[in-house]
Amino acid sequence: MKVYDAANLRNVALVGHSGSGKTQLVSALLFSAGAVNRLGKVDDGTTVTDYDEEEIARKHTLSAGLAYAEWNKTKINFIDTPGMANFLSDARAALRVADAALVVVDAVAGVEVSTEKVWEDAAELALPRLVVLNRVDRERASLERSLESLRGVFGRTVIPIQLPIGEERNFKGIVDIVAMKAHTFPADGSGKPTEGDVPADMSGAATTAREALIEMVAEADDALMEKFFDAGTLTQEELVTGLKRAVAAARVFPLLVTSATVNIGMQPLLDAIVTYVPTPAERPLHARTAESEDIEIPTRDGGAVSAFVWKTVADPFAGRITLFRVISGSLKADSTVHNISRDVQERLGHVVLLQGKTQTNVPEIKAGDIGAVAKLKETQTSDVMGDKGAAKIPAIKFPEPVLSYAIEPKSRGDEEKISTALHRLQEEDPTINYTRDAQTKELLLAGQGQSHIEVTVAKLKRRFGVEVTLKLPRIPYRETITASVEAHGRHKKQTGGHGQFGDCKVKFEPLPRGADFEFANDIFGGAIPRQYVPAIEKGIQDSRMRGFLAGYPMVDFRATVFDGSFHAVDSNELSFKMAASLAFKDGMSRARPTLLEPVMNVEVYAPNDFAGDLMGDLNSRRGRIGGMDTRGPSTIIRAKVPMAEMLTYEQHLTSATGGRGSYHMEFSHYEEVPSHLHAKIIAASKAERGAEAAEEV
Ligand SMILES: Nc1nc2c(ncn2[C@@H]2O[C@H](COP(=O)(O)OP(=O)(O)O)[C@@H](O)[C@H]2O)c(=O)[nH]1
Ligand SMILES: [Mg+2]
Repeated sequence: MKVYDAANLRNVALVGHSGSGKTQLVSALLFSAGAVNRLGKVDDGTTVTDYDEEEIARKHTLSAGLAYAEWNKTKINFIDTPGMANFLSDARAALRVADAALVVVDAVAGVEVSTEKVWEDAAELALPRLVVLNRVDRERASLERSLESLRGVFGRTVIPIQLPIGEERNFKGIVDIVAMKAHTFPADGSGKPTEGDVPADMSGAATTAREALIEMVAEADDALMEKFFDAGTLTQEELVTGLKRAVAAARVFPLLVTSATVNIGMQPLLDAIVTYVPTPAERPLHARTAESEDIEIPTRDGGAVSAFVWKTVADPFAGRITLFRVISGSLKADSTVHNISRDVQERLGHVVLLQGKTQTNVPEIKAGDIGAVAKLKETQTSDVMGDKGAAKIPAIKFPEPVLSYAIEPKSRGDEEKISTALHRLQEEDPTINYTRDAQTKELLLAGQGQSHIEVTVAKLKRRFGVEVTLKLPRIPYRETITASVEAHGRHKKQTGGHGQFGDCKVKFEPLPRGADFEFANDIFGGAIPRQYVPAIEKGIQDSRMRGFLAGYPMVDFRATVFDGSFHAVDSNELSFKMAASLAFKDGMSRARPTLLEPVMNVEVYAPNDFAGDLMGDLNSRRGRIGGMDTRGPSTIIRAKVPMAEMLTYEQHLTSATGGRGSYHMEFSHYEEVPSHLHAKIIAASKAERGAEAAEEV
């Protein structure tokens, strides 16, 4: 295996909505470039990048996969990424180390919810984008309608550099409108094109498209614009170099057409990647700091070693696999590098290239290239490995978990194994989290949504051999008060010798949403000696965490102790803690306590026909519609909906839209639960906690 310099490398991330054909496309590109000797199929579970058992079983990409091919003496690294809303974090990570995105779009559906999300992420990094209109062989596929949808959302700078020859079942090739050549492909999927002239019946359309392209390229560059005005057109040379510059500057987004299953359009796409995607040396990577500042990270051939870790795979057999992109210098096998993020030394054994799961040892990986290393001890995603003094690189921003489920081991005694396995999975997937509920002692697994949690549980079983039962999702309700009261708690006990005595008066007042809890001491004249005040605070803290109505933490209020009394002999800290919890009970019974629930920001995407029904459904889920936009063939609905009403939304949306709708949600804020729902929540909580309490006995 050769070692490649930056000038002979291209790094592309395939991103886009689930089902647009990214994984199939990587498969066809690898096959057509001769990197693999058979055309792997998603439907048979034989693709290079969906090699994980869970991905094969579900026929969906769940995490980023790396592959490479050599084309025109250039090594192209492909990062295949997931497109489902719950799993987009790996697409974000891939975009951080790519020099361009191939935004794959289904020629039937046009722009979908994830298309827009990945486009925004790419735009934030000023990343060049090639749009690949795939599945052109399908019934109802249309360049015209797809282009309308794309331009409606992303602007008119999305412009074809190819036209399809034939559409739907008759799709058989492409016209390259830069070179004005036709490439026709055999119908048997073998993929070898014949080059020829533009078919006579397409020459008008090709000329018009070429003129539009020339004008767009001229518009992106002042010097070219002048030439264009003088000559009325651009030379071939000016068109190619101008387009290349405009693509690199993310000012023009060329569109290509393919069919990944019929294996049409791969060679022209490979050519376009080599021609239009900047080399790592030509364009710095971009990243946003925590303060949202845009910084540039240039790739340098020589000099100090530095490599950015963009992904970690938790493999129970091979151990931890760390995927990195070299930023400068070169990472050598059998060497020691410093992890500057953690200030530890790491010993590198084999350094490998990844063709899906297949590892190939190489002596070194140079600046601009992407590779992997196994069994590092401490290194995690977003770390920088390199010589001391190598620049830190902003961490990849992963979304916070939004939904949590209680999980229970199937066999008792597996608790330890589950924690270990979840810890490993969390290294691979920073968008999950697990905690133990302070009150019920249940293990809570949080993630991006139902399918994400289910996949995590499946991984626990397949990879780590631990089985858990997924209980109902847990809504993290809170309690609060709505009235100010003064309360009194007195704890007195006489048992033979020393008695117990504590007595305090506490004022409870509501605070604004999000204020959590405040404690204040307003004792004058020594009614309670100062040393007992922390015990009072502790008593109220403990009580509020246990809640009052339904056992949920009580938030957004202030407790002020303002009076009380003590006994010179019998008073102690425990007595005041008891008195405080009595005061809490007394206060809460009169402070008109209520329940709070989390409300989510929800975005739903679906074909226009479904918009009315979906809005009605969101209304019936107590949702407040915030807005609705039409984007070509699809509608986007924004709403705020209580989390409790969204737990079954995934299934509903899939069945209501025949799988054509998708949604995204994240936590927004807490809000009061309408009073008619209180009784049900309180009863459910009592039942659950009652059962727990009985079990503990
Ligand atoms: N007809 C047709 N089907 C395709 C094409 N590309 C992919 N598919 C199918 O579409 C489905 C989703 O493809 P996949 O590559 O997994 O999409 P991804 O989610 O974007 O990775 C699979 O059943 C593929 O066989 C194509 O060009 N034409
Ligand atoms: Mg895929």
